[in-house]
Amino acid sequence: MLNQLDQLEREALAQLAEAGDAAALEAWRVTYLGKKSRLMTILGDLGKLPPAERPAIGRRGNEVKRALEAAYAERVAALKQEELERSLTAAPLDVTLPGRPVEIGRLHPVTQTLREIYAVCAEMGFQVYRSREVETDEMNFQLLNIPPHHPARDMWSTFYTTVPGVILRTHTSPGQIRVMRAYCPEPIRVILPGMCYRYEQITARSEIQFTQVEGLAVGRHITMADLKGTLVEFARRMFGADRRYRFRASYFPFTEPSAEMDIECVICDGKGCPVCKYTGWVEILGAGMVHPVVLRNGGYDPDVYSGYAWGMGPQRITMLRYQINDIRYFWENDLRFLEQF
Ligand code: FA5
Repeated sequence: MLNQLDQLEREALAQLAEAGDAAALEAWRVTYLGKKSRLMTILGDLGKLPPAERPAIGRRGNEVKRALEAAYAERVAALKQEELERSLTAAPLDVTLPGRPVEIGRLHPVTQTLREIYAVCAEMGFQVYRSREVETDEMNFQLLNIPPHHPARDMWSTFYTTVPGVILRTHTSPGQIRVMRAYCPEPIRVILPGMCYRYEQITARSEIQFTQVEGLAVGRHITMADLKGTLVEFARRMFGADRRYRFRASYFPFTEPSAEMDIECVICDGKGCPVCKYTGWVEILGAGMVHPVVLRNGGYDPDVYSGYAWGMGPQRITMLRYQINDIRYFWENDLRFLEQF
């Protein structure tokens, strides 16, 4: 029996040296170390041997088992190493190849427009003033000369909160009151950018959430000519010197007189298309001279001070500049759209 074990060990080790791949190794393991292998049978049947022989056979049998297990583990590791070396030499790594490109984000097209608006206005002396998005009914309407039940409230469909008198601002105009109260009696030249909310049907031209940029100048001897000059220069910088513009009389409760500014449609060059509703003109902002009631609510004496204000929509301006025909693209987060800017 001891001889048999010696022979088994020699044979197994010789066979192991021949096993050249994973499949051969596994076959070897089943043959020499598996449950039904000769070695396991000998160890399992120890009880059937005469008691005198058992210790010697048992000891030797376990020795062979440990030797085979160790040799097996070594061979597995050696084969793995061989395989690694083979794969490295067969297809050598080219460390000079460029790496995978890192995806770099970019500014949202409306943010790009906003920054351009800031830059143009900054050169004309306007500072950015940030005002809150959650407003009071008083600031958003009443102090802007729109008392409760005034029909002009229909111009702004409002999101109300559960707190009485607290709403989401429908326009950036309430910032006019806040900035006037903060600076009175100093002269003011600010723009107020930010998000506004209206409970409206979402269409290709209207969102329930959109940005506005309000402009406000207050001081002595400010006239409508200053307003026109500022807005004409602004349009020239944003849309080019050749783009035609026009002012139309309009109505806002917080300005008097009020106007709206159109620019010649950049999509059809004024010939008429669906975006300009075949008029050749597109409205870009509402504006006017600050109403005396609003000046007084801001702390300024309307007999001494005057001012002008405007409010425009950067989404619509971005649509015009890039010929985007649906405002909903801006919030859809579709990379195919956003990556074009
Ligand atoms: C106003 O909101 C006035 N507060 C503007 C103003 C300010 C007038 C100061 C006089 C003095 P209006 O509702 O027209 O006006 O909105 C101004 C601009 O905001 C629009 O020209 C448009 O560009 C943008 N806007 C309005 N509603 C939406 C909407 N639902 N989705 C996207 N943009 C909008």
